[in-house]
Amino acid sequence: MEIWNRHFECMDRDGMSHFQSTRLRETVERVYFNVPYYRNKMQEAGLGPEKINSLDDLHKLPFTTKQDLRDNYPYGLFAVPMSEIVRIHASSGTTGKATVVGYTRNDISTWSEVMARTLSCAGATRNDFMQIAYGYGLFTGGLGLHYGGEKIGASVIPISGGNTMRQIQLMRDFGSTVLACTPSYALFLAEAIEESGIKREELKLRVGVFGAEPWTEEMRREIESKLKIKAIDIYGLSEIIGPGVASECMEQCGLHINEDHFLPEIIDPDTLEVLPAGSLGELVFTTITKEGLPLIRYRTRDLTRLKYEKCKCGRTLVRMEKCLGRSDDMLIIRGVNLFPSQVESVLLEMEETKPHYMLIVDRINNLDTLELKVEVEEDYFQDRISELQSLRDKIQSALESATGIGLKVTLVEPKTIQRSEGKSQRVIDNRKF
Ligand code: DLL
Repeated sequence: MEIWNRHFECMDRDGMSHFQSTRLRETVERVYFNVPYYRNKMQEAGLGPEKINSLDDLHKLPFTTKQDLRDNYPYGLFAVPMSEIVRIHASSGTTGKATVVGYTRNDISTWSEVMARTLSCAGATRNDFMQIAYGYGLFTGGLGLHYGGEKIGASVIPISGGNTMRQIQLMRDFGSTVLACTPSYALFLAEAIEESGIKREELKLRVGVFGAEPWTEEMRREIESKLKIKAIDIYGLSEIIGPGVASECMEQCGLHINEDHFLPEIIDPDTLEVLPAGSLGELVFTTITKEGLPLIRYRTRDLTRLKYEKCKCGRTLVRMEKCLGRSDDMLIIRGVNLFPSQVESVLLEMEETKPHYMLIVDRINNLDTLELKVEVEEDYFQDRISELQSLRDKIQSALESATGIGLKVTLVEPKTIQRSEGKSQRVIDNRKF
């Protein structure tokens, strides 16, 4: 398997730390002199750029949050004049103003480089046909994958999201070997292929690069067996660059972080203390090569662990565990924490249910209620009420014992829960806080 940039992807720890320290100093200087927001924050903390000399000083720097980006909407945190910006993306978010990000020409080239690494990690080469079914537009998925695909020399098919029948026809006619989309859309496509009458042998699909939303190991197995491909997890966020921050290799045991560009830390989200390697906590990134929008200690809200052991693939880049939730996705139901991914794991273990579900949270008479609506596999959808009742009881007790939370289960017919072409929405929280 080709490693795109052996120099950086297989560097020894001392070499990497040295490189990161240099880049960190340059970044701190850049933001101090070019972004009033950072200068003020550093001055408040009694810090000048001369106080940041190595990675050991990183913890002295203030954190940056999504709210800081919103407060400085749209361009307040940019570190270059707008004439240097060649691309603008934005993530809509469900509440409040969009988060706006800008790239210089060098940033676009960094992005293409890290995406070329990502695709090479998944075994893609110039001989591949890459069907990009992530949305093109302000979302970073489509164009991020696009530039990486072109950089490795693959034949890029920029079909964008949606129009499922056309996706399948072109997948067959153009001979797509690599599919890029969200895992929920991959599953939707898998089901649509089964129904389309097109046989799997007519397709050349080999591997998928899936991300932009959390997905469990069970979901991976489901996609791999339905599409008969290898499903690779890719991670990123617009604020840091888009996709290309981290990606799995063919070993599928953690995502290699491109740490020569994005310096990771894990913190305790409550105390904000930096946690030792291996601890579960919130992932924080400092960009150390970005020009347009460098970010210092950006709090992602994503929960994971870091592992520094060398991977079997030969890469030494630190790996993050598959990220199964965000601190702000965590539901607290009658005081008990629940991640939607816990529910997904249980549902996928049962052969009677499909991984299409919705969690509905409410508060009735001051008590939190949780309802799960889940689709039942065609073969198990019975007319006999008693059979359905016993299936419902089975799901309910499996979930209650896995999560410790009492809930109501409602079984629904196949294809009644709305499918997503991009990021899926699994939770409706009607509580008023
Ligand atoms: O989702 C960038 C992206 C596009 C990544 C295509 C991968 C593929 P945003 O829209 O800014 O950017 O959303 C970023 O999505 O903080 C995570 O919470 C979540 N996320 C992204 N990738 C994964 C993943 C893109 N592989 C937010 N697993 C992040 C779990 C992910 N969550």
